[in-house]
This record gives sequence, structure tokens and C-alpha cells, in this order.
Amino acid sequence: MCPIGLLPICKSYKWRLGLLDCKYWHWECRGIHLSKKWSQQTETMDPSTRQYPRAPFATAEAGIFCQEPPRLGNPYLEDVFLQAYLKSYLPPKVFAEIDVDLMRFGARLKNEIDSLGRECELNPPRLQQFDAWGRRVDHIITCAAWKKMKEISAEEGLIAEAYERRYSNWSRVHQVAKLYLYAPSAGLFTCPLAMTDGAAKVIESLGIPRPVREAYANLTSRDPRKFWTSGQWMTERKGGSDVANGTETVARELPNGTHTLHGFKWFTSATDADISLTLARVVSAEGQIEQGSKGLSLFYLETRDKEGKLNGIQIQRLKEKLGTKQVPTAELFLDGARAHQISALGRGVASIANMLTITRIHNAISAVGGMRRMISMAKDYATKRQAFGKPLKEHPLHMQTLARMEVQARGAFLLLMETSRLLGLEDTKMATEQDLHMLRLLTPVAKLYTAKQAIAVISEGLECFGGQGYMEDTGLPAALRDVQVLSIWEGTTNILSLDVLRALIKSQGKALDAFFSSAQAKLDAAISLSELKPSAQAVQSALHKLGQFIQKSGSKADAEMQLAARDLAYTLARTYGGVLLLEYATRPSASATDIVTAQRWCHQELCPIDRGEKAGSYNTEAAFLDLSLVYTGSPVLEAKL
Ligand code: UCC
Repeated sequence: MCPIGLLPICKSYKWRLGLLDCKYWHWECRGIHLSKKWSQQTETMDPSTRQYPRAPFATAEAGIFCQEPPRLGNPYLEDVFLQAYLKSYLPPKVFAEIDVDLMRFGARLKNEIDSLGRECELNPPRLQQFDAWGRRVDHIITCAAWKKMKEISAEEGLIAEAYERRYSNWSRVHQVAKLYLYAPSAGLFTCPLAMTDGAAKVIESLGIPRPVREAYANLTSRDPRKFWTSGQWMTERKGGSDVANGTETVARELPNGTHTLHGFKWFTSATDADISLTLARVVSAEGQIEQGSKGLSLFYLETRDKEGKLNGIQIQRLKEKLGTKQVPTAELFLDGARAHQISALGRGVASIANMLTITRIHNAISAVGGMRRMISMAKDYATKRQAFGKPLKEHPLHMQTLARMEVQARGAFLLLMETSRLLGLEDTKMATEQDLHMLRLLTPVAKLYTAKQAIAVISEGLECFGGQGYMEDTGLPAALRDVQVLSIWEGTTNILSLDVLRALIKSQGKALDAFFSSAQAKLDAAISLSELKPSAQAVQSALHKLGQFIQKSGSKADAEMQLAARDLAYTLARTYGGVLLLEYATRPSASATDIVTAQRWCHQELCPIDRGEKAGSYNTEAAFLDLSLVYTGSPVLEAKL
């Protein structure tokens, strides 16, 4: 149906005119040669009605042209890059089964799930704090489509797949591929799924202890009646980045060994979840608590009791966010919530780190899935939209823009899939020491880099629709509002850059050794192919410069290394993205466009850390200059420095 209700009119005109072709209508709309063309055509009477057609704009109606909108196809069948990746990397028998599942799931996304996702956007959750009689109920009201997403997630095994392990280490890749297709249609149900996956991973890594055995079974269930989702409550009023110093919530032990939690959680996502993992400081028998990271322990709690009453929790309010409006996000007052301590005392951050790994990979899934969907819609639109006398796809500048987006999306996709492949090996205890170092390193790299790429690509994508990309009722702007969160939650770009540094330092150089040797092994084949040799050499040169920077880093102060952290993380992302694209382009079934993709990726600046180092961006003087650049001329703020 035409969005402004013109389609019936257009159709009736076309029918009455019979002879009109597209070109003619466009000339009309642009007002060129209108009178000549119109007079030629209007000489023809429609024999069936014995009427002459009306001239466009002859009545109060708004003309006759109506743009055909972009359409979503089966996202799996349209994603040749995903199909080729799975076919090339998965064992043939596994691929054959996964291929069938994804084809079916793709059709379900197109025919059923995508419109549910839109409904979630249009019917955001609300909070009912009191019932008609003044009783506090704190009921989060979500729409039917959001509830249906929970059922679909169970039926499709969106969490279960990764824990049943029917394809051994490849189960994770299967799950990630499915989530990647699902994310842009999910109405943000990917948010609770990310935390559910994270909670299942934490519980599994703790050996599925008794108080959470049932929860684990429910989190990983395929039965919609049993399936539970989890929250992850880390952020308090003092902050979501510096969790170690920002957490004020305390845990008081009860005689039976359980605890009650008392505190205020400032940002809890998908607050309608069945359970949550959260951090708190245990109050000792002497009434003392320990500050800092060592004072934090990890707790498990169920949000409601069997009657549906909240477990010592008050919902203060739902947050008013830029995007992700589909997700109920709340401030919570914990007033004696009953909880089980599931980590060793003081090991809260280290224990929830497993959850962070999973949610950060989910973040990358949403980023890459979002890019792919936007490109796919823009591609379709470019075949339908005419401008200056021809479809957009025949305008080379437009295609150059789309091709650049495509290169970014492909590099990001391979970073995501490589991280997922490594996670699959870790899940099934098949990972080597090198794999584990690479997983630890690539997780924050992929999270921070794909989030930034997605914001850029999706913003560019809106432009591909011109003004329509800015119109809420097309559904397109929501993608931009939603993607902005990906560089913020689960750790901002700077926090993740510092996490990259943490991973490098904690491994005492082993993570970097793994990085270099894995990169070199993957580059070998590309070096021997003439079309790829210059690109492979560009990556090798970037790796060499990175190595030189690392060698010098031993003599650098912590502050200097922190200043370099972001450029370092970007260097890791760009060089390894290049490595993966080059490896992909050397597989026997590689296409010509795989080669071009690798070449183009490698044309960008691969080693920002080298440029920054040469420009002296990381020393104390540069830090002082940064500060004065930001604050000079601001007397009030200068006085505070
Ligand atoms: O909750 C949020 C919103 C939920 C919505 C989720 C939806 C996701 C959907 C995605 C798809 C749609 S937002 C919460 C945002 N907050 C964060 O992500 C936290 C950001 N801050 C950090 O990451 C910090 O770096 C901290 C909190 C980890 C720093 O804590 P500490 O305690 O100061 O750090 P330490 O002392 O360096 O680390 C403590 C221990 C160490 O282990 P040990 O003690 O054995 O040496 C570290 O190695 O924790 C370990 N550790 C890690 N291990 C720290 N980070 C990691 C890590 N990433 N991986 C493994």
C-alpha cells in the first residue's frame, strides 16, 4: 500500500492510460516536457471507459507518482557472503543441515518476525506502578509482539543451540549466524538474549551449581513455557564503566546462607527478565564492607516469586532513551532482594567477565547484522528508485558509496565470525592456548570496532534513501537510533580500548604473540597470489610497525599507553580485518569480488598507532595539549583545572 494513500489512484491512472511507461511518468514528475508529453498521451481515449485520463495534479490529489518501497527478502538467501562463508568453513555435513535451518529461518524472518519487530518499536513498554486501589505493583507492560519474540527465541533455539552442542564447536557459529540474521528484525529482543546467553555461560563456567541448576535448564530451554531470560545489573548511579568503584549495593547474609541485596541499580536492561546476575559487596560479620574490585561478589536472583510478586525490588521508573525504546530499561531499588552468591568472595568482576565476553560478542552480532540489513535494503532500493533519468544503481557514485559500505560490512562480518569460531572452540574445550588468547583479545576489538562501523554504515545507509531515510514511518530511522547504543553499552569505545590493553598486559605478551603468529599464518597464502600480494604486504608492513610500537611500549608510562589504547585497538581491528579478508580471498572458491574486497579494505589506513606515535600523540606534552585545546578560553572551567 502506498504510504500516502496514492497507490489506488496511481493504479487507476495507469489502467486508464494503459500505455504509460516509467520514463514518461518521471518526466512528468520532474516537470520536464510535461505539456508536450501529456498532450501526446491524452489524445488516447480508454476504450473500456470511453474517457480521457485526467491530467496529473488536476484535482486536489497529490499527483500520480508513488515510489515503490524497498522490500525485505529472505535475509539468508540474499546474503551471499554469509552463505559462502558457512559453506567454506563448516564441515560439509554440518553446513548441509545448518543451510536448511537458516533458509527456513530466513523465510520466517521475512514472513513473520520482521513485522513483529516493527510492532515492538511502535508499542514500547510502559510501567504501571500502582493498581486501581493504590497498591504498588510495578508492573512492566510489554506488547504482545515482545512476548511472542520470547517464544520464538525458545522455539528457534537462539540460546539453546550454543549449549546443546549438536554440531560440537560449530554450534556457536550456527547460533551466531542465526542471531545475526535475527537481530535487525528482533525488535531489540536481542538485548535480553545477549544477557541470557551471558548468564548461561557464567553458570556453566561455574559448574552449574545447585541453586542455579533449574535456571540454567530454563535459560537454555527450547520450550517457550519454560524459557527464561536474564538481566545483567552492573550499572549504579556512580557509573557503569568504573564498576569496581561505582558499586554501592551491599549483600547481607541470612542464616540459611542466602543474601538480601540493598542498593540502587541505575540502568537495568530488559527488566522484565526472569532472573538477573548482579554485583554487590558482602557485609562481613563485623558489619564491614570492602571497597574496590576485591570487595565485589557475583549474585544470582529471581526477579519475581511464584505468584509473580517482585522479589524485594521496586521499579523506580523506565528510562527515556534515544533508541532501543522497545526494551524496558529501568532504575531499580533493591530493598532486600533475596539472592544467591555464585562467585567466590571478591571475585565478582572476574566471574561476570564471562558474561561480558558473551554480551560483547552479541553487540558485534547486532552491529554486523544491522549493517547487512541496511545495505540489503539500500541495494534493493537502488534498483527501484529513479533519479536523473535512471535507477540509482546506474549512478556510479551511488554504487561507490554502497560498495564502500559493503567492504566495511564484510570485514566486520569476518571479525565477528572468527571471534565466534574461537568461542565455539572454548565452549567445547577444544581451544588451544593461542585460541584462548585470541578470543580474549578479539572480543573487545570486535565489539568496539564493529559498533563504530555500524553507526557510520547505518547513517550512510539512511542517506541512500534520501529524505525517506529520515521519515519515521519508513521504519528506517529507528535503525540509526538503535545502533547508537552499540558503542555505549557493554563498555564504551574507550573502556573497551583499555580492556584490549588489559588483555595484552595480563597475558604478559602471549596475546600479542598469538596475534602475530595467527596473522602471519593466515597471510602466507595471500603473499603468493599476485593480485593479493600488494595488499598482503600492506598488512605485513602495518604488523611490522605495530611490532615496533609494542617493543618500545616497555619503556612507556601507563598514562602513555592509555593514551595510545584507542589507536592500538583500531590497528588490531584493521590489520586483523585485512588478514581475515585476505585469507577469505585465497580460498579455492573465492570470487573476483572477494579479491577486490580484500584489496579495498587494505587501502585504508591500517596502522593508526604508527601515525599517532610519529605525531607524538601519546606523550605527556600531547596530553597537556589535548587538555588545553579542549578548555582554553573557557574561564570557568580553566579555573577548575
Ligand atoms: O549492563 C549493561 C546494559 C545491559 C544491556 C546488555 C545488552 C547487550 C546487548 C547487546 C546486543 C544487542 S551495560 C554495563 C556496561 N558496563 C560494562 O560493560 C563494564 C565496563 N567496565 C569494564 O569493562 C571495566 O573494565 C571493568 C568493570 C571490568 C573493570 O573492573 P576492575 O575490577 O577495575 O578491573 P580489573 O581489576 O582489571 O579486573 C578484575 C578481574 C581481573 O581478573 P584477575 O583478578 O583474575 O586478575 C581481570 O583480568 O576481572 C578480569 N577481567 C576480565 N576478564 C576484567 N575484564 C575482563 C574481561 N573483559 N575478560 C576477562
